[in-house]
Amino acid sequence: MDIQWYPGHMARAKRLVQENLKLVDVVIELLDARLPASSRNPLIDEVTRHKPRLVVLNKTDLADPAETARWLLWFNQQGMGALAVDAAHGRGVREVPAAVQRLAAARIAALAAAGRRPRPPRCMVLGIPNVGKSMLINALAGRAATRTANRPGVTRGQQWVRLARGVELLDTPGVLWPKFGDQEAAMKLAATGAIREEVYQPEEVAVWLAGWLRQRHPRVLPERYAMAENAGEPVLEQIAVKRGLLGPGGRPDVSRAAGHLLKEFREGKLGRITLDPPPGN
Ligand SMILES: Nc1nc2c(ncn2[C@@H]2O[C@H](COP(=O)(O)OP(=O)(O)OP(=O)(O)O)[C@@H](O)[C@H]2O)c(=O)[nH]1
Ligand SMILES: [Mg+2]
Repeated sequence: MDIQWYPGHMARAKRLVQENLKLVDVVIELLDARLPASSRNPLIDEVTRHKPRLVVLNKTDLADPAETARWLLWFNQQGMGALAVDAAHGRGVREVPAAVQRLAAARIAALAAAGRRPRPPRCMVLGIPNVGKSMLINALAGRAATRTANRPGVTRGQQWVRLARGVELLDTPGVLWPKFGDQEAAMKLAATGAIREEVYQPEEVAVWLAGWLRQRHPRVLPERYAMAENAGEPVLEQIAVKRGLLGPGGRPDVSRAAGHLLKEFREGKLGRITLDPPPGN
């Protein structure tokens, strides 16, 4: 669905990430808490290979807290450290440096055992577009953080940010592509705004979202738009009528209704809703 990612772009993105990975001890895999499965890069395991990984679920202010808790447990069961944050409001962000330090400890100790000079644990943020990478880096860096100067030979022109517990964070995130080959994942990504508007049909995505909500959370649409749970009329037409989005001749404007539904969903006006159910549910 996301035509920004041509095979050439994907190869280049992967190469860039792998270059930067050489510089760090721990990878922070940033995911959208509403889409912990669909917002993962399909090659993430291959790309990060032997590096310890900290999964950070972002935008938890928009996700179902009970499902976020179950997702955290699941990632832990897969042997990954996992934290939930809301980078927009700075919630949970303080736990990140300590978690990175814990995950890096074995590598740092191995370096010391090999007689190498001790150095701070280093990490980088990796994630698909729009998942909140810049916001997390800014929230982590905060005011107290110092952006360290370039250190030739070590940083190759990259900027590092010093965090709590001596942890260093690469100032530039790694960007990888989402799971756009899978149609349901693509719909979910589009519904949350992870895919650029030009690339999909808002009406198609809104119809998909309305259908999904009717199935999984049957009371959400009727409550928000004061409409019948099983009315025969298509959802977008009902929303158009309820919100007074009318076109020529007073006909429901389903195109504007689609935009309205997607906007309200993304802003959390329909409630805190997780689109990817935790495994085993
Ligand atoms: N509600 C909410 N919105 C968030 C959160 N984190 C980021 N956002 C919003 O998500 C959008 C994308 O955030 P960015 O930090 O720019 O994401 P990014 O991953 O750097 O995006 P690219 O640079 O395009 O790859 C912005 O509109 C942010 O305001 C969060 O925790 N909660
Ligand atoms: Mg960014």
